[in-house]
Amino acid sequence: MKLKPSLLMAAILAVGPLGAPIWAQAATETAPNHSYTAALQSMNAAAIDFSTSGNATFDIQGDQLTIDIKVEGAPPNITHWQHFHGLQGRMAADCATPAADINADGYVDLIETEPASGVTMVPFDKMPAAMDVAHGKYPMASTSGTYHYHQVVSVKALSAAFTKAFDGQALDLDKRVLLIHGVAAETNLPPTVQSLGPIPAQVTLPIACGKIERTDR
Ligand SMILES: [Cu+2]
Repeated sequence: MKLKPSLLMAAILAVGPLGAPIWAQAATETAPNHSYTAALQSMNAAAIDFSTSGNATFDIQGDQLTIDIKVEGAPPNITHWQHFHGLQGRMAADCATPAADINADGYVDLIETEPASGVTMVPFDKMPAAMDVAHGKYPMASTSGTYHYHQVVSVKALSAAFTKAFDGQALDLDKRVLLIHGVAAETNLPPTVQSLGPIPAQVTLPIACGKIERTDR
């Protein structure tokens, strides 16, 4: 039997409105809209004589992750490495307390943050999805120690890079902490202050930390 063209057209039109919600539902499932904040508390303030504070928001709308990090009181005129750090295996990371200074040199260095905060995961530089922690272009603080980092990232691109680098793990922003690093290169630090490989401890010394928390529920 041959279908009349007008009937065929009607059938296509009937499928259209039904098809749309299915597509929309799939998109919602892969990229739910969520928002997160982190209140930054100073680290090593007494030792370095800078009390860094600030706040951050992470807003996911569809495939867009919009990141805003506002910092004040940081060592001025230098770039500040900043990342989210996290633990493996879906455990929630937390900010290290002064008790994390296990070698009692007066500084909670990057290595000493690891039991609480985990490892360096995603850089908040010019290209977070490139996940090039050591060569990223990080923000520079003004002469008064402030900066505002703003970046929009594709959730798909970042998730794909993250999953590849961290053994199938999801971004799980609400299980991460935001760490801000860095004092001036000429800052005198005791040799007991540890860092990552050949990277000077002045670059990686934590100066602020904030636990990332979901706010849309
Ligand atoms: Cu970091």
